[in-house]
Formats: sequence, structure tokens, C-alpha cells
Amino acid sequence: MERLRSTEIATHVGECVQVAGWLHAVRRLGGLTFAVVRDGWGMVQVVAEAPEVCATLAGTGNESIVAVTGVVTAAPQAPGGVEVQATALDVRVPVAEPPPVALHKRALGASLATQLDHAVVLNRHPQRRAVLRLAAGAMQGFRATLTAREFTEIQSPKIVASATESGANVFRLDYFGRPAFLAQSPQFYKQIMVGVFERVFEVGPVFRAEPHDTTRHLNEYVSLDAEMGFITDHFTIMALLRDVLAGILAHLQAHQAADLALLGLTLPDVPATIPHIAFTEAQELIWHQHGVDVRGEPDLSPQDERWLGAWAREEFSSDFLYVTGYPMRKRPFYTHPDPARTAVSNSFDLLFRGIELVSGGQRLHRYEDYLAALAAAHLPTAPFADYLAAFRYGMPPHGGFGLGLERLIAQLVGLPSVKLAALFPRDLTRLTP
Ligand code: AMO
Repeated sequence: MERLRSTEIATHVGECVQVAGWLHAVRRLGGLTFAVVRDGWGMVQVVAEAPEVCATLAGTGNESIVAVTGVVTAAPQAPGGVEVQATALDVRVPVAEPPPVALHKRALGASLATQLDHAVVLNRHPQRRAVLRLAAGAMQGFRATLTAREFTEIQSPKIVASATESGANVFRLDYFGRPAFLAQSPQFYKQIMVGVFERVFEVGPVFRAEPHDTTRHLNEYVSLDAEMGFITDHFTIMALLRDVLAGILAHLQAHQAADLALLGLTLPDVPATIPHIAFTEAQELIWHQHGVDVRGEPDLSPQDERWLGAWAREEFSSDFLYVTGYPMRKRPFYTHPDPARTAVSNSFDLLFRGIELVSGGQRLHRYEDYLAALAAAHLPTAPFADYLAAFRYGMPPHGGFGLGLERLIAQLVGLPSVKLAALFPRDLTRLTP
């Protein structure tokens, strides 16, 4: 008999079917044994009355691989509104040892460290799985939205010869005797590829040697990057990003209702125009509202971002807020200045519920401007020779953004750490699992 997936059986009421998966839970009630079989997509409730099936279930450890044959019947209280009345049970891979953390409990009680240390097994928990599947859905929504707008997907090298974001926070490695780095972002390559395709995006890992342990930093994370040519300024990119976010959330709503329901989530609205505030105005606001004088600071602190997030919610009922015009001295050398005020950059961060989710902006596009920017940053041109070639041979005004996938998921779900949005997070102490 062909195996059906858990999500398929609801349309087979009255038929004899086979389901197979992991034995998630077993409990006895009167003369009946109830079991839950979990497969890659969901759960199936199984009811057994036959003494030999009940005895086998009683003697089989959770997480054993089992196949159940039986008739599908309507059961409004069961997941999916159906259950399987088991007539036969085949234990294919018995497991005797209990898992390191109970997977059959509705809520995961384990500490963050325990959850991360046992991620291999713990990622099977229905709630963990729903979170991780939302991350998969967000990547799909990102790809679908940009593909529909004629962007081309690229995959750029992750072993690179120069740091892109800054010399700090970069993992060094030995490339056949030559120094090399793990890419901090696809920044240079996505810009170079604007010279080829005009509009590009990339979904891929990036590496940051951040030597601190926080709830918002990973040492390897998934970056959702986009870059496009022929823009007016950073506001063109901010409008694009607004539509990309709306596209991602619409995708999750349309395709992942079950995961959202399991996590009890309602997705936020993305305003037709996301409100924006200039960097210096944001600092003034914090000074007036909270009495903390951050004016003159080159960047916003996590506390400043939380305050601004709360203000956006209060003022605009928006979970999203753009902060524009960061000081040039805090942005990477490739950033385009505001033509009217050269100390101010044509850049933005997007705050989502009070945490930086995206950085982006307009880039320099003239060769001479790059030479001047590198000189001003006291950087040699030689390591950037290939990158600079793109500008020597003609590049349009362009810009883009980078969005951290784990931050998006952590903020959407309300996770206490971005580490819980990664399959197997890399942090200061964790190189395994
Ligand atoms: P930036 O360095 O600000 O910009 O990174 C962009 C976004 O990536 C996420 N992020 C992180 N997520 C988890 N752990 C980290 N250590 C981490 N660092 C950053 C954040 C952040 O907003 N090249 C530019 C983007 C661009 O301008 O296109 C860049 O990488 O969500």
C-alpha cells in the first residue's frame, strides 16, 4: 500500500491507508491506545483497539519509525479533523532511548542552551519545526517577489580576497597558502552584477566574526540581498523593500497557515508607505522623549532602536520604521552621500519592532568617487581592483539592501534570540551541532 502524507489523509475518509513517520506520543485511555505519528508535514492521530497493536505501541519508544495501516475516520478533536483506526502497526526502526528533551509536550520547556545543544533532535519539535519552516517560506516569498519584478538570482563566492563591510569581524582562512576571508556579505558581487543584469538578488550564508554573545548576532547568518540599477536615490530602494516585505508576509499567509496557527501568530501589516525619520531627527526625538542625549552619536544603540520602534507603533501603528541619512562616517565606503549634505549618507536602516532588520542605500557609481572614498578611508585600491573595474567600465546609479533572515523570523515569532531562528546556529561557543 502506498504511504500517504499526514496532510493528505483528510481527503481519504472511509478508505484504508498507510501513514508512516516518527512515533510522537502514545497514551492509553480505557481499552484504547491513542498514538500520534509525526511525518515531515504534520501529525496523524492513530487509535488502536486490537490487543496486539496496543501491546506493540506500549512497548515502542517515542521517535521510533513506524508505519500504521488503518481506516481514516472523521474525528473533529484530532489534528486535521481525522484519525486513523489502526489495523496493523509495523515498527521499522525501534528507538529505546528517550530523546534528550521531551518532544511530545506542547511547549518546549528547555533552556536556550539545551535547545541549541540538542538541536539535531529538538528541531523535530512541532513548534521548532514551524519556526524553521517559516524561515523557508520567507526565503521563497523573497525569491518569488523579486523574480516577479525581473530580478535575477545570483550566487556569489563565499571565499573572498577582501573584506566588504569592514576589516573587523572577518574570518580569515588559508587559501592554498594565500590569505582569504569568508564573505561578510555579497556586497561587491551584487553591485558588480548590476553591471550585468541590472536587478539581482541573492539568498545565502554570510559570516561575521563578532566576538560577542548577544540575542541579535550570529557568526553565520542567511542574508537576503537585493541590488538594482537606475534608481533615483535610496528612496527607490525603500519602496522596493516595502513591497518585498509585503510579498514575504503575503506568501507566509497564503502557504503557511498551519505553521502560523500552531505558533499562534498574526502577521503584521506592512503600511502602504513605511514611515521614515531622519537620523538626526530620531536622535532629537530620543532626547526629548527620554531625556537621553544621544545627539552627536554616530549610530543608534539597541536601546535607541527599541525606543524608536515603540514610537513608530504609537505614532503610526506601524511595526516598521525607516531611519534615513546616517552619518557618512558610520557607513561603509561604497555608500553614496546626500548630494546636498555630503556628511549625510543616502542610506537607511529598517527597524522592525524596534530592532534593525535591514541596512541599505544608494551606492557610489562613479569610478573617481570610489578612488576618493578609498583614499578618504585610508584603504589601498589594490585589493579592490576587480570591484573597481565594474565602475571603470560604466555603472548606473544603483542601490540595494541586505536583510537578516534570522532577525526577521525571530521578530515575527517573538523568539528570545536570533539563534532560535537558525537550524544550527554558529555563535561564540558553538561550532556543533
Ligand atoms: P549590515 O552589515 O548592516 O549590511 O547587515 C545587513 C543586515 O544583516 C543582519 N545582520 C545580522 N544578523 C545576524 N547576525 C549578525 N551578526 C548580523 N549582522 C547583520 C541585520 C542587518 O540589518 N552590505 C550591507 C547591506 C546593504 O547595504 O545592501 C550589509 O551587510 O538584519
